[in-house]
Amino acid sequence: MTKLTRRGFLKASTATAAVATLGTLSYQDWQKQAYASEGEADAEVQISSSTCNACSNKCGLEVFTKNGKLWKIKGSNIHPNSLGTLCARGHGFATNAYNDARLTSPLKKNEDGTFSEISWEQAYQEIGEKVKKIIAEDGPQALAITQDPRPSGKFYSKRFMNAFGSQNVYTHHAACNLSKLTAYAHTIKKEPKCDFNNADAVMFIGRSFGDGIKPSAMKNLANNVKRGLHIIMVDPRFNATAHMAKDWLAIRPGTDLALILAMSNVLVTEELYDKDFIENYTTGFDEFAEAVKDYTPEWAAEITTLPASKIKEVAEFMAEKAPKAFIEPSWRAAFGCSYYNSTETARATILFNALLGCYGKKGGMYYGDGVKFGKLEGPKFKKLPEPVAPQYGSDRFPLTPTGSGSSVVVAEGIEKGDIKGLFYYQSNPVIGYTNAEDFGKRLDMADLVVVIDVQMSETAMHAHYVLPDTTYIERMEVPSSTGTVADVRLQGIPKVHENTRPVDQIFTELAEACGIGEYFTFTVQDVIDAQIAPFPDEVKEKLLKEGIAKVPVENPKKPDGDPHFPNDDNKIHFADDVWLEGGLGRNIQWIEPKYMPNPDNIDEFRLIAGKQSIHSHTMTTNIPHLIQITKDYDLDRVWINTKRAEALGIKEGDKIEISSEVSTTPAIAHVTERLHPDCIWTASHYGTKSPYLTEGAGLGISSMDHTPFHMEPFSGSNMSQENLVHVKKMEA
Ligand SMILES: Nc1nc2c(c(=O)[nH]1)N[C@H]1C(S)=C(S)[C@@H](COP(=O)(O)OP(=O)(O)OC[C@H]3O[C@@H](n4cnc5c(=O)[nH]c(N)nc54)[C@H](O)[C@@H]3O)O[C@H]1N2
Ligand SMILES: Nc1nc2c(c(=O)[nH]1)N[C@H]1C(S)=C(S)[C@@H](COP(=O)(O)OP(=O)(O)OC[C@H]3O[C@@H](n4cnc5c(=O)[nH]c(N)nc54)[C@H](O)[C@@H]3O)O[C@H]1N2
Ligand code: SF4
Ligand SMILES: [Mo]
Repeated sequence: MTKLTRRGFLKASTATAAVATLGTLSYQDWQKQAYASEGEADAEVQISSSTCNACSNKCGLEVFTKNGKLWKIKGSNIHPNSLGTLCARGHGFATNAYNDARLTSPLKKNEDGTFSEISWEQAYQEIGEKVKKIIAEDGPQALAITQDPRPSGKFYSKRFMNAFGSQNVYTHHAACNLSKLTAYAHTIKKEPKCDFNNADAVMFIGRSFGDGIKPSAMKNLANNVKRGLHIIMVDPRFNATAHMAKDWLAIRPGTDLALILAMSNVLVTEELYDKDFIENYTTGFDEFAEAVKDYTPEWAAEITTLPASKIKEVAEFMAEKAPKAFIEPSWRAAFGCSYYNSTETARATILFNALLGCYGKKGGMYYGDGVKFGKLEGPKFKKLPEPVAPQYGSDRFPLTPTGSGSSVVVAEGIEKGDIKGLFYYQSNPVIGYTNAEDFGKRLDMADLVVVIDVQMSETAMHAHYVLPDTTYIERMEVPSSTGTVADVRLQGIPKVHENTRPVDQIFTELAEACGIGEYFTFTVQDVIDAQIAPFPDEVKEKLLKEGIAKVPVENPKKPDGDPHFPNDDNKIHFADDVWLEGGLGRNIQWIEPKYMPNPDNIDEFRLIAGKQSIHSHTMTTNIPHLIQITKDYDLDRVWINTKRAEALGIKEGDKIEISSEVSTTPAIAHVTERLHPDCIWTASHYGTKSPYLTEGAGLGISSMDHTPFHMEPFSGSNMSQENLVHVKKMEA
């Protein structure tokens, strides 16, 4: 039995280190270096299809192989998210199949904290026994699974947990956009699409297409800017999309709610709102008008540090361009999950867009039907049992959509003794969802932690068992869809490591070992067949052969004047008692962030974060070529505003110390005018804490390093930017 110690693993990765010292490689060089060994240059090229697994966009792609080895990948021309182009991390992440840090065998944690390789049979048998014991003692509600939705991962994880009778299925959303999802759920149910191609003005609040990339969206935005689309960028940082904007509103972080309330105040007091829309498609407007009457631009100026005249100007400009104007629904930073006021901020954006009357209008926002898959019925798909209890945490966060749940409240459940057994699929909560030490400590209290991953993530370090998945390019998956396009991940290359197993096989075998095998008597192909059954034959054929196909959709809605809200009464609710259940007001109101740095204390800041175009969350931390770009361009430096840096005696490239109530971390400073003085900024992708992921070791800080373990009381989001840090220069 091989004992996997930290040193052993470090030794194994010297080959990767050699690649890293070569400096930045062109894409052509990567291909040669990673896969096309000598004599293969003229080998026959095979092409298959997949969807990228490096972020939730799941861009369609073609996989080119020679002699069963990956040669290159190319964006699908028909997939709406790629439209022919993939981003750098998509290319980089495809190489993960060959990464030296791949898990190649099931692992079991030893008493001394090291891991030993064990057989799949032993892993299944021991996990099965522990699961059965937990169920016998505490019921299936003491089990939980968290996954970052991927086609097979989402399907198998959910069915696995539901087959026990447990509804404890969670996503990454508590660290992404749970506050926003909660706000939509109780105003209009779901997020609409944006009609960028016909819009005249778009306000982005904490969203940067150039950093948090979706290739087709970025190209489309650039074309629309050429056409004359006016962008207003609200971001404490001059981000990688800001150069396309006419206005950069460098807001004090955590105060976007004040800006939106004040813009609403301008539209209401100056009667610039869409009266027909308000009359026909909303309820509670009078209460809303009353609620925002004191939130003047002057009031907001104090809080946001933006000039009152500018707030008034942009509000009037948006109203002038309405209904071809909207606040883009955004994603993580400003109101996805970051602050105590994030749910209320998201709610305010939805209501502001209602004032513009943009829903259902050309150049505004609209709803459209997507692909409808067939049901899983018949003898192969046994009906799942009734759940024994509600989702854990749903009583505490009654407004939170249970399709996401709060994966952070689960960690609290371990500490309380409510949750005993945890499974994680393609999910790295220990460094990504809240404070690493705090989350890890809680995981260590559980009876059973099983992590299914492709590398030794920070979460895997806290597992009792680690199960090695294949990478996406080595497996076939159940279907998924984007808009009216369906896709099926096809297997592009044979398994690189014989003892890894694809997600469907792992869950099917785990289910058998845990006594719920009767619910998994089907193959991935059976799921695909059942789900694509309603499609016309030529679409089915194309999907199975090419992996991606357009599916005829009965009523793909277009902006036709009616908003077609997905809720029951086709109206937006400006005021609603439903919010009282979750601890918010019936009416919208200003809510302070939990922490607010005092700008008079020159060393006090808020730590905020954002994506960098070449990395995905924590998962690209060990991709040598992407990490090399970080090193070459010092992308792991922490941004600090020039004036504040000067006051602290900090210069570009200086070593700094960042400390907070939860930790102290060293970093290197990037001194810049392009950041609000009250905050420091880091890219979200560094500060790895797994000794097995050596490529990114020692680079930067994690965006969660200084955020305490806490939750927004209204949605269970992780409040990832509620923190207070102190910065000082370190002696060289
Ligand atoms: N390259 C890359 N792209 C990705 C991903 C990735 O990991 N890497 N992940 C995908 C996922 S899952 C997501 S959720 C999206 C996230 O996409 P975005 O929501 O665009 O995410 P961020 O880059 O985290 O934040 C956007 C901007 O918000 C700013 N910001 C921070 N705090 C505040 C604030 O208080 N107010 C305002 N107004 N702005 C603030 C940051 O400076 C940053 O420039 O990206 C997706 N695309
Ligand atoms: N530090 C930090 N925290 C963050 C973010 C960040 O950028 N940095 N972003 C926030 C946001 S917006 C989101 S959406 C969440 C995302 O949070 P997660 O969904 O947890 O994303 P990652 O942190 O990238 O972790 C994904 C894990 O999946 C593994 N993995 C990759 N491919 C496969 C595969 O094929 N099979 C299996 N089984 N595992 C695989 C990776 O090795 C990694 O350990 O994190 C949030 N928290
Ligand atoms: S945006 Fe980039 S990382 Fe995300 S799925 Fe597309 S190619 Fe992959
Ligand atoms: Mo996200």
